[in-house]
Amino acid sequence: MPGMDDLVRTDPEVADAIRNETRRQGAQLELIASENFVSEAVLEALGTVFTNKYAEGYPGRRYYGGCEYADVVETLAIERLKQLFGCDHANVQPHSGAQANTAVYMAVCKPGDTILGMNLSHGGHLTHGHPLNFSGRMYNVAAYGVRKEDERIDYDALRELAKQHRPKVIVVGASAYPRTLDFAAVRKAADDTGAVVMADIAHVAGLVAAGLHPSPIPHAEFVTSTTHKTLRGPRGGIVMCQEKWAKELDRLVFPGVQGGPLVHVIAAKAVSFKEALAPEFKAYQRQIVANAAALAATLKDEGWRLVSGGTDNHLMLVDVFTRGITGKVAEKALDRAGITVNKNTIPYDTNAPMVASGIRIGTPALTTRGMKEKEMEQVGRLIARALAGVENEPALAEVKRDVGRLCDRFPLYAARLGKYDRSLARV
Ligand code: DSN
Repeated sequence: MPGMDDLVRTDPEVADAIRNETRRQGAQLELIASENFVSEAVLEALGTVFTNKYAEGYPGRRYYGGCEYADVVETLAIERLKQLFGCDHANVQPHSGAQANTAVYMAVCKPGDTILGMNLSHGGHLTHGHPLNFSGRMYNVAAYGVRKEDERIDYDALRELAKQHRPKVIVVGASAYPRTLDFAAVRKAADDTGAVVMADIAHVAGLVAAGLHPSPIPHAEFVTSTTHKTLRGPRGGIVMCQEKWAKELDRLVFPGVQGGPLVHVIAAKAVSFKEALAPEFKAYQRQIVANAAALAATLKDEGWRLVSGGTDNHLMLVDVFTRGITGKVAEKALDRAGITVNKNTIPYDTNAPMVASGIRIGTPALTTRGMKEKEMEQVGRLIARALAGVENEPALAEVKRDVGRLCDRFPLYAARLGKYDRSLARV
């Protein structure tokens, strides 16, 4: 484990913030659906001298000398990723999911071409064509969404929109959709209209790798993801594609969209892919899904409406506005009770995005801490208690005490925190 001594000496303010953040992560119930806690091995790989290295190009074809060890880690990351998802070709250089999606759009589209993606307020993502994002500014966007009746994706409407707009790319994937995605239905719509499919599996990548969610690989020319959500790797992006697109994709990631890759992050990606190939990872993903089901059942039992009635995956959306609370107020009250979630619009929301009618809750991070169904029931009751008194500060403080007791039973980064504390104590 890297020490903090040098950092404490050089920059006590930053050291203190890192120590406090480490403590915060351990002392709160982290339920943001897109967050997770990486292993010590991943953290160790991230904080290495690979951050010093320029390695523009690809393994064996670099623009600078001295890349032999950068080649080792990038090749390991690529080969492990290919094994994990069974894809033809993998690029592990995107700095983020947004960069990964940018490279795919640029490989397939010219500015002004049409893309068809899921409406952000129905659970999509900014980079799937939101007007404020580059995707909505550079391309002509058509958007599909969920049906009002059951809040599930309307694949018939998607097919009709594809026929009407003839998009170059159909994007399937979401950041707030609690149900299984039907990649085969999207493939059919693309085949009928001559489009390319990009599946953005950032949220469900871990479930896909573990075989708990259908894989998009047989149905999509391109599959993009982040590495830091259910996949439990470092913050970053990846793209997988069919062989016929491999050269074009690599050209678009570098030099098309990015310069030098972040080799220290690629090293950490390689470590996390090795972890994801181990049998324990499947058990972890199964537990994420079981935990989400248990938490959803408790919240429903407490009288809260869940969008689409429940969850198939790692997340759920709670429609708090049906009980007179906005997502913004709910997020803030839960925060005061030591429970971290994010406000989220729900389909056909009548509130503005910064207010929102819902909160999004996910189980990947707490599952990493070792919590199981029994603890999820406790978490559900704690959430319900906090939401029952969003302005009742003594009640929120009491929930926070119980949150602290639960967190203490599942220590996080304890050795790391101890080391930081000892380092800071010497200043
Ligand atoms: N911001 C991410 C999420 O929370 O889902 C998506 O990029």
